[in-house]
Amino acid sequence: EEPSQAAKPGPPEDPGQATKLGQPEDPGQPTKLGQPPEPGLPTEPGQGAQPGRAGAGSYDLVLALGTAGSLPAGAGPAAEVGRELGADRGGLGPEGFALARRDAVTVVLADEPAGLLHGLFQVVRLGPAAFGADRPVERHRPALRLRLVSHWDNVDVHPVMGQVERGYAGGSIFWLDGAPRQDPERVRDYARLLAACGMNAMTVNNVNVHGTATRLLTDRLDDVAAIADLVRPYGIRVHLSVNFAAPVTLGELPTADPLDDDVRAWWAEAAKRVYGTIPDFGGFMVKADSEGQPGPYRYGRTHADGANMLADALAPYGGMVHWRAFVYDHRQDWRDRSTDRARAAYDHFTPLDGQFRDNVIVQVKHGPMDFQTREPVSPVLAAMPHTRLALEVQATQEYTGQQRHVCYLGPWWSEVLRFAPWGPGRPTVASVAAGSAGDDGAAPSGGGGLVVVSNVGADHYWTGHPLAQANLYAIGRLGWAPDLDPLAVLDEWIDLTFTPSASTDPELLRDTLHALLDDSWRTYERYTAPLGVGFMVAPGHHYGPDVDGYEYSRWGTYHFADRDGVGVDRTRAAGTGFTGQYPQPWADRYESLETCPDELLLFFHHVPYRHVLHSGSTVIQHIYDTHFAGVEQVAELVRRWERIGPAGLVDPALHARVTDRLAEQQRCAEEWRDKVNTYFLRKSGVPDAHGRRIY
Ligand code: BDP
Repeated sequence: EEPSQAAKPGPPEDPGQATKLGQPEDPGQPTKLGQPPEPGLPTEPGQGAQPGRAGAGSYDLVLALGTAGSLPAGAGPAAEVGRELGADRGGLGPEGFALARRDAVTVVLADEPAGLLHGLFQVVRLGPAAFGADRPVERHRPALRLRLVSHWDNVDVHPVMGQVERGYAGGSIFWLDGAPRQDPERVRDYARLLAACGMNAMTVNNVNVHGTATRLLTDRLDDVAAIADLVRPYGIRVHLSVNFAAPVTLGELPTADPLDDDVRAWWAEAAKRVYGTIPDFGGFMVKADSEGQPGPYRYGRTHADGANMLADALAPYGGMVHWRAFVYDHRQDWRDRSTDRARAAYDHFTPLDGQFRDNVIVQVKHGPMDFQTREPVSPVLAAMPHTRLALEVQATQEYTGQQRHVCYLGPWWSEVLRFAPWGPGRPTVASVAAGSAGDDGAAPSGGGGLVVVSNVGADHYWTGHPLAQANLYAIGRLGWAPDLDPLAVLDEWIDLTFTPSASTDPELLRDTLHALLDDSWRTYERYTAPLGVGFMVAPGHHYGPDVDGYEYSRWGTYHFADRDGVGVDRTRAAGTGFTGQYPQPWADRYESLETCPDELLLFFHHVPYRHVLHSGSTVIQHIYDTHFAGVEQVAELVRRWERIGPAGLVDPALHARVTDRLAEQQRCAEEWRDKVNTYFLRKSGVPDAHGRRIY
């Protein structure tokens, strides 16, 4: 086939095969992937393969299960590649695959069906390049084994949070007004999308478990099983968020004490029922003793007691517990500068290192606070070497523009994954989550992987802002291969999302999308809270600026701006001591004004407005300059996007949607600029060096 045709998803000579992957009427797909395919294609070892027809021009793609030297000789190039892989027999793992191109045939081999599926998606990603010159054998396997999408979807409509907590893409794809949405095709498409991004697990309900959601574990289990059936063909396992007090709230027991025998038996029975209904169920996710959720503290027990109780219930079936480390006191005294929310996860969890069962994953938000635009990496990730740790990130843009603003988070997640808590050349956060950090890092039993709070909903474009899809794609790819360049990942997404044939000038489209997305996270940072200080958002819904919105409330999110200066003193010398939670060299680097990176200065230090940054600017002038610059950058994005409208490079409806959102982004960016600049002008009394108008 012509390369251009071959680039379409699936083998050109076998259109049925590729389509089947996405077809609703084909739930048994994983098995089918391993079954003898169309005549003429190599099949599983020992199943009587037809002779290969390599070079005859009759097929140019082989996807074969049962790798490594086991393919019959007649299988042509696939057998050759298999022989070459021989020594690695079985070494590709459950999701890995080998890819090669030999004698005009592209070969994907995998040990297990999920590997074949990911191999197919790799072929799709490569497009024409998969069908060009010969390629030596490449082996692909995910760096992080567990890559889970966490849906903050409510089953009932919550009076304040709605159908999806912090959801900016319409309703839930799973639930509607207390019942399943009944849109199986959408769920199936979603599973395929997730698999194509590289994910392999999901929770189907919010970590704050209330109302009907509590009963998904019991009498509403069939609703979960129905979702599991739909997503299983794509290698996605279903997990459930559970309420720690379920034995009580479901009205069956007087206590939820994790050491109580009846409670333990209750959970064992619940787990048994779940696995009786969903044999490949993934496990439980728990938010305990946090923001009003129940937990073991009420009974004088530890998080390890709570997590281990659930782990014991799940262990007979191979289930996992995701226990969240997002635990802090949300009723702090804002007058007391010595309390520090940033310290909380470390203080609660590190004393428990080594006490968690092997099937417990402690799930750690990437920063010590709460998904702000800029935070340091959480020190917990470097402080629990005997515990499986998962890195939790937020694709839903709660604090990064709520999918009304363009904010491509790939570059930031990449920074986090590559961060080396023990200093350059030492293990990274990615290796902690992968369980390969050695002596320094996570437990030898394998890390905890990645958890992504979903940005997907019932919206036509999946993510509200069509360009926010790039975030879902990027985090899936980075979970699979954390070393990928986030801008190269963006190119993949562009190629997969926008069909070049529909476009008269694909390079103009590509350049425009890069102009909009590449630097968008930093642009957002420029016009919002400065230098890592965080928050300054409107309380409750968290959209738009309110500099003092949280300053005198009990949530522990303060900037401490007064007439002399701004920032939180988290030093050991004079502040909350938070810097001491880091290993060297970061403990000292963050402690010292000389070495603390500019972008985190106000996270770690309280400084006078005229303090000079490494950049040479003062703090106050930096605030003014970045806020003016950020808004100008947004205006430029608006112009760039406008320019491609008449060219018909993208679907007009998509163009219109992005245009609307950009207009709102511009309005909101100006509001941020004016409120932040005015606030600091009035607090500091220091005028803008360039005499620009500040209100
Ligand atoms: C915060 C959100 C809140 C979540 C919480 C969490 O504002 O809605 O419930 O995180 O992670 O960022 O549990």
